[in-house]
Amino acid sequence: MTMTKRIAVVLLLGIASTLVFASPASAHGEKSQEAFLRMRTIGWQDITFTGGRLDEKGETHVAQGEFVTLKGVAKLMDTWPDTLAAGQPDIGFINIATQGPVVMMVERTVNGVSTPGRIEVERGNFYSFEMKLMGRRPGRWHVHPSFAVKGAGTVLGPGQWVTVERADGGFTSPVTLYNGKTINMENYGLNMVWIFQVLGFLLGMVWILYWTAGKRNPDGSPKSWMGGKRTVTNPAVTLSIPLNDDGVAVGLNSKRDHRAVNMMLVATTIFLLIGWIYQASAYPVKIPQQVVQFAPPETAHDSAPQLAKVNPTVADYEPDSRALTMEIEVTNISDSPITVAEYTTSTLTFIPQGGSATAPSGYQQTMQVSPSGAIQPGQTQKLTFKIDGNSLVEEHLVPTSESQLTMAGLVVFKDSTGRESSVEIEEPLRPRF
Ligand SMILES: [Cu+2]
Repeated sequence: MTMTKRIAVVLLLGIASTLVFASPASAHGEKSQEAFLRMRTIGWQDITFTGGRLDEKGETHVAQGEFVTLKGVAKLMDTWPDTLAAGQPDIGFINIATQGPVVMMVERTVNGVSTPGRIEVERGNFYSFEMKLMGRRPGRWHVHPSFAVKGAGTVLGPGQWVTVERADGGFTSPVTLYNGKTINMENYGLNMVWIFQVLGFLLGMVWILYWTAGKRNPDGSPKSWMGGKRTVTNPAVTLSIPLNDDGVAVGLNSKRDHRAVNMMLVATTIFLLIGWIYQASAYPVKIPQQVVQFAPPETAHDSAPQLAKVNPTVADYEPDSRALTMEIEVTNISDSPITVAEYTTSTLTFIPQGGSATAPSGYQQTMQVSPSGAIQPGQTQKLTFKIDGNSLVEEHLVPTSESQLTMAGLVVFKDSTGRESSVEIEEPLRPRF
C-alpha cells in the first residue's frame, strides 16, 4: 500500500469509528477541576430553576421559545486560593455552562441590576443572580450556573437537566431594531456571511493551490501553468536565501509568479473593497459593540448581620465507608437561638435531617448534625457533621489525591425569625489511606 492509501484508510476507519461507536457526551467537564478549587472559590446557594414543566424525575421540560429562569446566590469566597492566577480576583462573569448554544440568554441580572456582560468583583461579596433562558435547540441538556474569574477560570454550580422540545415552526429570536424593524436573530444577515465566507475561502484556496499543487517534469520545469513551485519542493533553498529575496535569481520564483501574485492581490483588494462598500450602504446606522462593566450593588446577603462564628477543628474522610466527619465549634453571636440550615460546597448542598433548603434536587443531600438542638445566644457549641461521602465521590469532591487536602464551603445558619447568614469553613482533611 502506498503512503497515501494508508493515510486514506486510517482516516476512513477513524471517521467510521466515531460514527458507529461514539455516544453523545453525557457530561461536560464539570467534575474535572480539582476539588479544592471548586470548594474554595465560589459558594453556591439557593440555586433554583423555575418555569417549564417538571417530569417525575424532577427534570425541566420547555418548548423552543419557552422560558426557564435560573436563580441563585454565588459568594466569591474569602478562601479563594492565593495560588490561582488572579491572586486578587477583580473581574468576573456570571453565565451558564451547558452543551453549546442550546438555550438563549434573554436577560441577566446581578444583584437586581441588568448585567449584559462582565462585572467587577471582590472577594467576600455575594452575587445574587437571575438568568432568563429561552429554549432553543431540541434535546436534553445539563444547564449549570457558572462563575468565571479573569485570569483564573470558570467554576460551575449545581445543574439541572433541561429538555427542550421541538415547537411547531422551530425557533425564532425576534429583536426590534432602532429603526423599528423586527428581525430574527437566528438568520439575520446569514446569506451575506455565507457569501463572504465562501468567496474568501475560494481566494485562499487559489493562493494555496497556486503555490503547492501540480507536478514538475524530471528536468524541473512545470508540467502545467501552475506546476509545483520550487518554494515548496525545495525548502532547503527557500530557507538559505535572505528573507527579502524572492529567489528569482536561483529559480525559486519566476516573472510569471509575480504576475499571478499581483493578480491575486488585486482580486483580494477588490473583494475587501466590495465588502466595505456593501456594509457601509446596507447598514448605515450602527454602533460599536458596547462594553457594560460595573460593580454590582451590595445585596442583603452582604449586609446581613452575622449570626455565628465558626472554628472548624476536624475534617476526616474514611475511604472504605466513605464517611466524612467534620467537627466545628460554633459560637452564636446573635441575640436569638440559631440552628444549622445547610452546608454547601461546590455543587452539593447538605441539609440537616428534618431541615429544608433550596437546591436542585440532584444535588441535595442530607447530613447528620449532632447535637441537633439550637445554639443559644453567646453559647459556644461543638457540632459534628456526619456526611455520606458517596455524593462527594460522585462529584469528584474527595480531594485525597490532590495538592491540597482540604474541605471547604459555606455553613448557613438561621435563627428563629428566619434570618440567615453564612460562614465560610476550611479545614485540612485528615489523610487516611
Ligand atoms: Cu452538567
